[in-house]
Amino acid sequence: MLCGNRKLAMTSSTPGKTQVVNHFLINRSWYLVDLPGYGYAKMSKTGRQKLAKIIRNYINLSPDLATLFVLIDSRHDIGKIDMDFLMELGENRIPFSIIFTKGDKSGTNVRNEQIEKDKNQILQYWEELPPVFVSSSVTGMGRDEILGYIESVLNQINNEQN
Ligand SMILES: Nc1nc2c(ncn2[C@@H]2O[C@H](COP(=O)(O)OP(=O)(O)OP(=O)(O)O)[C@@H](O)[C@H]2O)c(=O)[nH]1
Ligand SMILES: [Mg+2]
Repeated sequence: MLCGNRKLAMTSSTPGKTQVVNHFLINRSWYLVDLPGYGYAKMSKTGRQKLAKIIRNYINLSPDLATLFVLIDSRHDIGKIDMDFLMELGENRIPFSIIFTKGDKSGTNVRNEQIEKDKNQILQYWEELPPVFVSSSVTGMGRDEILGYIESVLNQINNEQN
């Protein structure tokens, strides 16, 4: 959705499709990287551990990581597995923001109420909220905001380096 290219990141109807780290070079300048998900309960324990290791290795061994987007379904509460992951990012000082996905799947009021609930859950453990976005791959909701945010993060990094 971000790149306007359906063929870029592979998707599937059930989670667990993405099993490797996929790098997409954008504008010959920066990488958009698609990681596997961490939260799929129906996968075997060894399967989940394998994905967790891929995610952990990538995040902790990528000094050039500009920022990480944590994708959470906008229809759901924040689960323990999500909260544990956010805590781990905090402990490792990984800059992150949250994208509430599939924003097209519920009406505005229901969606906003659920997202408020999710934010409050996060605020039980964190003093401040990270940047938060709402997206839809169907309607393009959130696209401009997310691309604008990426631009600002990259500009900041470039300014620090010059
Ligand atoms: N309606 C709607 N469907 C979506 C949206 N985003 C993803 N989906 C659908 O949700 C399913 C899973 O999407 P993926 O992108 O494969 O999910 P993922 O989190 O990358 O899953 P893994 O990589 O397998 O862990 C697919 O059928 C997508 O079409 C959205 O914003 N709106
Ligand atoms: Mg995927």
